[in-house]
Amino acid sequence: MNIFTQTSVPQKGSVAIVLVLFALCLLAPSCQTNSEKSATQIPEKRPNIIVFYVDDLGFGDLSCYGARGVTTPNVDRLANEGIRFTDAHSTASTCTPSRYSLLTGRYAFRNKAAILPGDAPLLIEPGSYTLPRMLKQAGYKTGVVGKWHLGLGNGTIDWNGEVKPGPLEIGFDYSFILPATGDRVPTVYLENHRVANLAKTDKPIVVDYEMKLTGYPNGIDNPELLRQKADPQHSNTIVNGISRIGYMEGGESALWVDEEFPQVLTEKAEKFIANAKQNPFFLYFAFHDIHVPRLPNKQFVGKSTMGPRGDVIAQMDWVTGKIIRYLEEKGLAENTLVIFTSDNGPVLNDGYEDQAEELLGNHQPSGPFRGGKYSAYEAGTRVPMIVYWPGKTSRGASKTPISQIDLYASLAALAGQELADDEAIDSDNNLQALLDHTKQGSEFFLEESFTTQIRQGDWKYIEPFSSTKKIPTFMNEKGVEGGFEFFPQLFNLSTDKAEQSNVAKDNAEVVKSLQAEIDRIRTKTTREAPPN
Ligand code: NG6
Ligand code: CA
Repeated sequence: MNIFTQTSVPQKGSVAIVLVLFALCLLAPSCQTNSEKSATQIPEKRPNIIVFYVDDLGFGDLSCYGARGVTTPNVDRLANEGIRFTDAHSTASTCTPSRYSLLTGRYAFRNKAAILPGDAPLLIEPGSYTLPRMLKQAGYKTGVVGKWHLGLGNGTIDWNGEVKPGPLEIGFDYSFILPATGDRVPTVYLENHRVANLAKTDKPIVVDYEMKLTGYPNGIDNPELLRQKADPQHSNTIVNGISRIGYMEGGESALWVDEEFPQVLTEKAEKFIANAKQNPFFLYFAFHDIHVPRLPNKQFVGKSTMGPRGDVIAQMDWVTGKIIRYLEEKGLAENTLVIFTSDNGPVLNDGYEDQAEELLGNHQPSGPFRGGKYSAYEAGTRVPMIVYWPGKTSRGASKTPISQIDLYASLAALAGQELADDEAIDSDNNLQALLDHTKQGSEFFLEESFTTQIRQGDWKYIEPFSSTKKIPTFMNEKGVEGGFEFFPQLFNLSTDKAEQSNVAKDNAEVVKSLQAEIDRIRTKTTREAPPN
């Protein structure tokens, strides 16, 4: 029997009642008097949860979504045996805001979350509501492995001592992270509070995003040392033959080797699973792939026809397969819910000359959609999403519009946790839609870029820029269309998924009501139920 056969998902108002029933049934496991629709169908043994969060993976970048220059058999298998979403969205078209929303259930504008430098303070306040903290309260062991990019510390960080607050202060029991992204210093791993592999003989690590440090060469003064040419922003400290954003000194023994990410991160993930498996566990596995700099391990060089960008997609697929196989070997797969998705849409040239454009061939990273990373257009946030839980999810493609903002409340329902009124205020419980491809998600959700977009069914509305604000154009040089205008834009995605025809003028009422819904969401402070 499918344990999630109830016909309606408990929405915010009814969650409390369901949870009381759930608690009663936990106390009396034999309680079977409720009908098929009752909370007894929530599994007694809470499943492990893994979120595979790929960086900058576009809608068209997996073979199960139409990729041409690379094959992704391991991820395709999850899609074939689970649910492949065709209208799933990250909450923003860049990394930090999407990650912030995923982990807090709040839209990024509430905390002015934008792409962070590598030495930025922690964006999420310790003690505030977070996804890992909520799951920890439900009895989960919680871990993050991979790219962080949500800031660390309180303002000044001593990279040679304890680096905190960070993941451990916002609900993770274990963390092994790249502090920001691969293209930003410091280029060292951080395990819990400490830089990993730092030796006593190393010079102290110093990081500066303003002032030039000279401990290592930099890309402007020593371009002959570079393996990939970079734009000026990415031309500071050179580590491993690649210039980065920002300057650093010291920590020689701790410097990462980018090509080792797949092995190092997979090993840490497996160790976390091995140590955590007495409890249910939550693993947030945040890939560095396929962000720049793209430096595949030699095992994956030439695995695609697209050069480094395709090869790191193959690498990402291998890592996913390896962790899934590990679950299978340990007998954990049947009781693990896997969510595979991306933090924002694709970009080819994001600062390094790695031939992503030249070798693209007929591959379409954005699939049939317009724009990419940074955009208000669809490809900014429309990303692959696969939900896989052997024997528990239905199998098929889901067309429902759905947003990552809802993962928090959905996973709370799965774990039997009630949410406070001021917790994850933008997140709705769409567990049913995550597990059954025939079910619908929420009526509305926002997407954030340099402006705000909202979806309602097939309507997509892009809020205009105010006349006092400058429209960013830097992505033009990257060949990405932003979709930012001083006038309202409305698209009907059922007939115009490539957003070619702005129908705002002919649908003034729709524009008005969607703008009103954006304004309503902006001012809300609690998890009140949506209108009607
Ligand atoms: C931008 C960088 C880009 C990338 C991005 C973060 C430009 C000119 N530069 O500032 O290379 O590092 O930040 O990417 O856009 S993200 O996926 O982490 O959001
Ligand atoms: Ca990203």
